[in-house]
Amino acid sequence: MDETEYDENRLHLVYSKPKGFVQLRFGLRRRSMVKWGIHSLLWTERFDVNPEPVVRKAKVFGFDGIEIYVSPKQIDTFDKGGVKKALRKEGLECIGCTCLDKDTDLTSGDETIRKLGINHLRKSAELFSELGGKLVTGVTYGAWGKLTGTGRTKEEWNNSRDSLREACRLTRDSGVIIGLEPANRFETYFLNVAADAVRLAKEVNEPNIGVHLDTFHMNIEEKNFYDPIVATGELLCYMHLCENDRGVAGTGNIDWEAVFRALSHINYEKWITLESFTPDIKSVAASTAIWRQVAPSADAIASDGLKFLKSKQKQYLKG
Ligand SMILES: [Mn+2]
Repeated sequence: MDETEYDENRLHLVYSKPKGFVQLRFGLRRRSMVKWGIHSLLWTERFDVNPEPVVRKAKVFGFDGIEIYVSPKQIDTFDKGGVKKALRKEGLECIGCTCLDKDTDLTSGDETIRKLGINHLRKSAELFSELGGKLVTGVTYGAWGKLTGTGRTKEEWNNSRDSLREACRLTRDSGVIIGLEPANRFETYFLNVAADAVRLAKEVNEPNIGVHLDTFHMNIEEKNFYDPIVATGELLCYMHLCENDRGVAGTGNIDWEAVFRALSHINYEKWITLESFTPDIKSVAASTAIWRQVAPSADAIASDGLKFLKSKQKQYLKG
């Protein structure tokens, strides 16, 4: 990293060697390579309908990119051109997010359904690659919200693994990584903890598979925050940071010291995205079980959350 890259928010005394005097300068703090993202579902259900105000807001609040959710039902009508224009106008990057449904479920015993799922991941990778994104992540291994009343079977595991491998091979040329996000037990029976996601990624055994961890789900499923992040190591391709009630980061029970110590331990220098929702976006609230105000506002989640998390970044990560 270039030592001359300054942090504009800090004032530093700099000793100038050849001339022998002290200068007052902004910066001279090595910046971490972490990029900050915000989830589009915080502000809008269907991002591509009117992306400009959301992109503008993300920019004003200090984010580097926006995570855009596209469901299998939405992808064919997604307004790529409008989104591209809005992102370019504000100089923001994007991260692709998708969750499979019952018609695209990679764990299904029905080959037609699995093929539709593989096809959706391929289309998602192509879409986000065209938008400049490098990642398609979420519940990409099975149907989000599906519960069967029992644990996963060997057959479901193998179906998902083999389908993911095929999807990775089809998308490798687009330069997009497919992320596996373990979710809590109320949203999936298939992948709840980092260790299982790592095992699945290793069995897929393709260079463009990764593991995506989320503090909201980890808080429910893991024994602690430090060990799973460190054990995931190089395979960790993405982080969702979210308070335990999906409110403003820093106001609840999440052990942020452990999260950032672990990220620092593995030299994590990829995207960190704030993912929270409010009851104001009805369909998102319904699918993520947000029944009450967990934060003063969506804007507070973005601005206060980012401020808190950036303070942790300064404390624990390079920069
Ligand atoms: Mn998440």
